[in-house]
Amino acid sequence: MRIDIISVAPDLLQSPFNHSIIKRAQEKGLAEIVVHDLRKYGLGNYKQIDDTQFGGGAGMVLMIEPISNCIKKLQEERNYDEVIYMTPDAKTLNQGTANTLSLKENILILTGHYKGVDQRIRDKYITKEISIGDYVLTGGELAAAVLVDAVVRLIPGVIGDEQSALTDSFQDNLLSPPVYTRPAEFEGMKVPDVLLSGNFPKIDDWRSDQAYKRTEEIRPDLLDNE
Ligand code: 6GU
Repeated sequence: MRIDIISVAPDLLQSPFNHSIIKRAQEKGLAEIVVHDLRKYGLGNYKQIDDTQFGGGAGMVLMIEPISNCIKKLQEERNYDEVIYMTPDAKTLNQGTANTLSLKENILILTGHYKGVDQRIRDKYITKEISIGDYVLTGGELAAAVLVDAVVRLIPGVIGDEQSALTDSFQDNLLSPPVYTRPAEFEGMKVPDVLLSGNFPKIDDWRSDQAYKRTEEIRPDLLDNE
């Protein structure tokens, strides 16, 4: 999968993609992540990329020309399955969206800043808008890093133990059950007996039961959405 990201703060995106699983995905050739500095497409000597909004109001808006020029150039080089705009005023990311995106060939991600981008960019180029939750970040870069991490780890071959991505929290709309490792007892706190029983059908049942109970207690909304 090829992922292009357009950003006004490309530095913010260096470190998240240069660690562990996401780094290995790139080294294995399973994911190619390229960050483009919007400033390079800025207008005039000052490389202007933002301006005040029509109608008045606080905050700068990313201008249409630099983004349009950047997207057009990238679209000349390849066809994108999705052109995604990261913005808090969108549907929130969930595992289903990550699963769907992990099957795409090429995706382009635009990250906003300030008051956002000129609406005409959204109308003309954007095929999908994604928020990562109901709170406001200073820019879309960290949100894009979250999206890319959630998607890339799902690409077949990225996670060695195939089973592990499938049994994550949310993969079946349930939170994960509790997990334990050695020692079996620590300062009087014991690991549940069933996990030491060697009875695997019973262990599976216990885990399903715990996943359901946790979800019911912490995220009952997930059970409503079935
Ligand atoms: Cl995608 N961008 C910004 N700036 N803030 C957010 C967000 C995105 N998702 C949640 N908060």
